Amino acid sequence: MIIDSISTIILMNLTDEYQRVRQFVKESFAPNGSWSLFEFIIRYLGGLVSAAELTGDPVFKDAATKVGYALLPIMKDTGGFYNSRFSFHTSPQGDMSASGGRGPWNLAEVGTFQIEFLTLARMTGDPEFVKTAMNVYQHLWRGKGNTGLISAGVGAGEDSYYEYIIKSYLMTGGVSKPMLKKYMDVVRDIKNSMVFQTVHMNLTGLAPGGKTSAEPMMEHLATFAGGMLAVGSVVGNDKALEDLELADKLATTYATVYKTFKSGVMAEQVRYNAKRPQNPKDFWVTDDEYILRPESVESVYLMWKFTGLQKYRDFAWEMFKGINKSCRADKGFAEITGVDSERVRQRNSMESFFLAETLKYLYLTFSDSDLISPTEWVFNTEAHPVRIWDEDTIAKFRKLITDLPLE
Ligand code: DMJ
Repeated sequence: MIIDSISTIILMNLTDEYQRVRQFVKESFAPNGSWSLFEFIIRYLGGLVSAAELTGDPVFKDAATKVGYALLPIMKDTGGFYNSRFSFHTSPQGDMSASGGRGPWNLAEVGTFQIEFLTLARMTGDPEFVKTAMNVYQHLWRGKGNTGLISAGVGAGEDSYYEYIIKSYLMTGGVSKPMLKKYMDVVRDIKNSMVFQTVHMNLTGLAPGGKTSAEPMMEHLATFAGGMLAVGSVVGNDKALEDLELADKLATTYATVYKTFKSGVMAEQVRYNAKRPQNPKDFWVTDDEYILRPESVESVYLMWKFTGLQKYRDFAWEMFKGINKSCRADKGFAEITGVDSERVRQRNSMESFFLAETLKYLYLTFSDSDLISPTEWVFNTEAHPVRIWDEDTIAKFRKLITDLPLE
């Protein structure tokens, strides 16, 4: 919770909390035990590199590089295709090491350390971080031709692999044509197989088999897609306008679902009516919880950022009111069940991504627009902002990020 909150604390200018966090990292940061490597990377490493980027403070830079160098051997040994669980060790002297190996992996895991490692490469000048990050693309893309989508959907176990392709392109300065090409292939495949419309309200969504399914299901996790399309609507993408229009429709769906459910928030899973006019409902709950996830407000924030249209601020405000009404607890916010009922039930649990992501994206939606400009920053999947590479770094690692297989 402490490490995952740092970048939010910095952006919100919470000076007392910042001093306490800094002291904690300087004096007490000593992780030990068994972890999900994916979560460790996006929350711990992501939180630390971002704090280093935002402040330039050596306390954070040292911690980030120590953690990065502790993880590097596992990532090199496995080629980035690591097993989910691993062990991290901090000695009494403060030395850090990690152990883990090959084993079952999923797409989101192996495709979601590139932003963090590319940042470490810029901070340390060490090409091993770039090589290791790109090795996953080398293997996943070789022999795939122009196939973009390599999973049924873009939800659990899949999501951030897709998110990181376009973000890796942007944070390395927009010079890697293969990365942009692969992202555009992904979006083309998504449009061809996943987009659906509801029968009454004409809401647009993305789901596995969405094009043909009568009742497609969209996970809350998959609602990052609107934001990804906004971020990807860049120069060089000749479908940028079309992508932005799809992103607009998706963000509108997310906000509509939030508003329609009695709690004011979206369920973990929602099923939609794409082909049955006799059913009066356009959507209904199939997994009755909201665990304070950020993806929908993230998409709305990014649409605000990329278009400047007031309607996205209005969406965000309504979504915030729903979260505040149903999830606010005495000393924090709570996950809930009963999303479409008059009385929600709160659980005694709050994930750190609520502070790292949900509140940060909401805060940034209503902040001055020069805070975290997309021409300078990219968010990792846990909403920790990191800097786009400078010219020297681009020149130094150019070959490693452009020499990627597309056939
Ligand atoms: C976060 O840890 C990250 O956004 C991740 O990419 C997906 N899961 C949670 C939020 O839902």
